[in-house]
Amino acid sequence: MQERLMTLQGEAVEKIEKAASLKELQDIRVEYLGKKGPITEVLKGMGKLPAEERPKMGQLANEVRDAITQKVETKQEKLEREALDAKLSSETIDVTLPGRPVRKGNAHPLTAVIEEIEDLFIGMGFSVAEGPEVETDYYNFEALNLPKNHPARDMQDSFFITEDILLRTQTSPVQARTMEKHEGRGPVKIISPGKVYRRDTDDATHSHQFMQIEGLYVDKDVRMSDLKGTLTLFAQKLFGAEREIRLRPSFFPFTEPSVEVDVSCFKCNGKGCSICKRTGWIEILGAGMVHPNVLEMAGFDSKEYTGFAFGMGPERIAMLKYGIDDIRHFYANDVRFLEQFKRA
Ligand code: 2NL
Repeated sequence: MQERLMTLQGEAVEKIEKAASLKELQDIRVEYLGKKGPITEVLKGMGKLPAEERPKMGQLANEVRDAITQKVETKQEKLEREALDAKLSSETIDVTLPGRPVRKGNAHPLTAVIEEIEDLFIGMGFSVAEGPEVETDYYNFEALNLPKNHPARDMQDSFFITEDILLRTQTSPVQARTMEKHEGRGPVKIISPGKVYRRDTDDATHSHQFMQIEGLYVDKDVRMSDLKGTLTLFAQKLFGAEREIRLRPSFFPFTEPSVEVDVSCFKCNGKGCSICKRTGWIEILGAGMVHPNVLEMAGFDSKEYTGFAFGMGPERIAMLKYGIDDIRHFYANDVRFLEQFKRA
């Protein structure tokens, strides 16, 4: 039995030394030391030995088992180290290689102009307000002094969902809702950028869906001069410090008096060119003093509070600023158009 154990040890050690992979090594370990292996068998057969030989044989069997175990472990460490070395040398990277360029996008020109306008008004103390694009007839029309059957509703042909619900035709409903929330106490000083919809046929200057930015400032003692000062600063920041503005009388149902606002032509400086159609002036927005009816409907006392409001189309502003000739470019998603507006 002693001889058999020594042969087993010799065989096992030889196989372990030849093992070329961890898998092979694992198989050898199971073959010799497993539950069905020869060492276990020897240990099981101890009962048949004379009592005085058992301790010596038991000790020898244990020594052989420990020697094989030791050998397997040493070999395992060696194989693992070799595998790691091979992996490391195969995965070396050249840190001096130049990086691959990351494709960088840019803001949509309309987004860029809207954000520029937002920043400008935030700088003057306005907050940005938002509201639903699916609106009620009340907030879109009635609260803005446009009762049912008022002829001025024709200027804003709409997409109705029911008798009473429609896609908003302007962002004024956001202002009306915000005023209501203030429960008759000023100041309310907001701009409301967002999508609006009109039942229009698309062409170079019309789109059935477009953007609008409205502004509203309601407080005690707000005057037409505040409107003019605010919009002058706006025009100068957007079109250049030398710009002047001009107010022409106009009509909106929600303001009284109402004005159209022109900016002196940034191309010819007012001398007259093709951009300003030889007038020296370019129309950029509509504005006015908030109609007392609009203030009252939103819960403000119109004897105590006054306000100014304005509305503009960022597409028109962006078209002027960047010389874009067709509003449909904004919505065609052609990267050849969009990539021209990468900011430095
Ligand atoms: C234009 C004209 C305008 C307003 C919008 C407004 C809102 C409230 C009260 C009074 Cl809640 N007015 N908004 C006022 C004047 C003109 O838009 O031509 N937009 C493109």
